[in-house]
Amino acid sequence: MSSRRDFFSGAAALVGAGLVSRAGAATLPEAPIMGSAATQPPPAPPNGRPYNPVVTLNGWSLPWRMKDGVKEFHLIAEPVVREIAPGMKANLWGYNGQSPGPTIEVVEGDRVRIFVTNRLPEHTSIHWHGQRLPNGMDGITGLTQPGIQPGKTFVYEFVARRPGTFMYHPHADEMVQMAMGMMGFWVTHPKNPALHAVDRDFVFLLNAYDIEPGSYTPKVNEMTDFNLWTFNSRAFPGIDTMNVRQGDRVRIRAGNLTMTNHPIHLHGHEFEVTGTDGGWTRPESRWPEVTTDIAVGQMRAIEFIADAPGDWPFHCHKSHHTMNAMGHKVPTLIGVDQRGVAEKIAKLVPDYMVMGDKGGSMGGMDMPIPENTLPMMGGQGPFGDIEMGGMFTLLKVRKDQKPGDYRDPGWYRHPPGTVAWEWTGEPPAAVRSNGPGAAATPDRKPVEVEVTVRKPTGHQGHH
Ligand SMILES: [Cu+2]
Repeated sequence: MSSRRDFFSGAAALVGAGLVSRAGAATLPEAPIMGSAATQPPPAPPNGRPYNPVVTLNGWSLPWRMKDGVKEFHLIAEPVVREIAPGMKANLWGYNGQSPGPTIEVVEGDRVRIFVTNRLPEHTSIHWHGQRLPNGMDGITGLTQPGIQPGKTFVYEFVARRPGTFMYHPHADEMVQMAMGMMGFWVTHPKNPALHAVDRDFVFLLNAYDIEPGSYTPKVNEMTDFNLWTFNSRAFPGIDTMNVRQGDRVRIRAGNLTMTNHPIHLHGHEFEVTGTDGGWTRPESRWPEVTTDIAVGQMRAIEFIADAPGDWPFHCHKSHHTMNAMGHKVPTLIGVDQRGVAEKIAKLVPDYMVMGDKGGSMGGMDMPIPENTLPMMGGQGPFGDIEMGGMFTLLKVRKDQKPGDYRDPGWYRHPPGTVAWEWTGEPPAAVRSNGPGAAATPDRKPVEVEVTVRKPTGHQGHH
């Protein structure tokens, strides 16, 4: 995947061509923009209190200006084009060139001043989700402030009082603006960098879009039937992998700005929920999990020791949320012989292909899809198709991944004898059921039944 290989060239873009000053007035801090969708390695804080920076999956952190002891950031709300995954782009609304906007990282006790310039066609505001702040800084259009009109800049200022995991998003025409991708991550680091320190700290938002195949703009009125379930507005195989060193203490923080809950599941390890919306959980309150549900509007931090080498899935466990845009309204056709119908349709529609009479797996066939959409599952693994998309990525644990190195190490090389293999002995004998229904299908007499079992091995009909 080029987005993964471009990891460091993307980092260069931040200080090179991708970093463009948009600040016209000398009094405004610069508003850097990001053009690349690749994960940017964490920058060390150039001034202010020290902290251990986070890594935003397929994203970046916003640089600031220090002015008289105040950290000044500049967010520009604007239309952006986001590549959801290679092969599909979307017209979204975001901040500073991307949706989601850049992650804001500050330290407990920092005084923060955020300039927000509106380049959208309608008014907006920003709510600082989870923060303790003066009521008038809460960003609720009509309640705590007038809307920021197009072309105008507003200033938010408060002290980041509580360390933890936060988000930002509008509370202005929010059904439209959130559906268009206006959101971002916020981390307030503890004053003492040794507190809650980990080796790798990944952050991203769970978000969802409804973009019809062949179109580019989300349908903003959708409430439940989304077809793109994403981490930071990227769908697998467009989501970068989380690459760590064996033995690292890893934290993953996620905030949910979709309209449903997501049971997020990690393979190969168990973790503890160490952070919630209210801050850090007490060590004596934690218990081990392999799945944690993140409800709407919630944030969770999980932590674990990455001690098991390999390529381990990390995904939402709602199976439709690990599928991409195509064919969500297709009827189930498993076991239905469509050959006759297909022949007739093929005379009218030359490209017509039978859908899924042996299940959803396409068996490696490349079928033509409409312009600007993603196949339901498009990832390629070392053993063939990875039949998942959407809210799915991999935790790649490697012995030789250097500290601070976030590059994709490639596919895991399994030690000999540690991969599931095909057993090639005698086939199993057919066994008749002794269950309660067995008497209805006596051994000798053929029985008239309406169900025909079709198996791909050629054993058609009954044994
Ligand atoms: Cu989900």
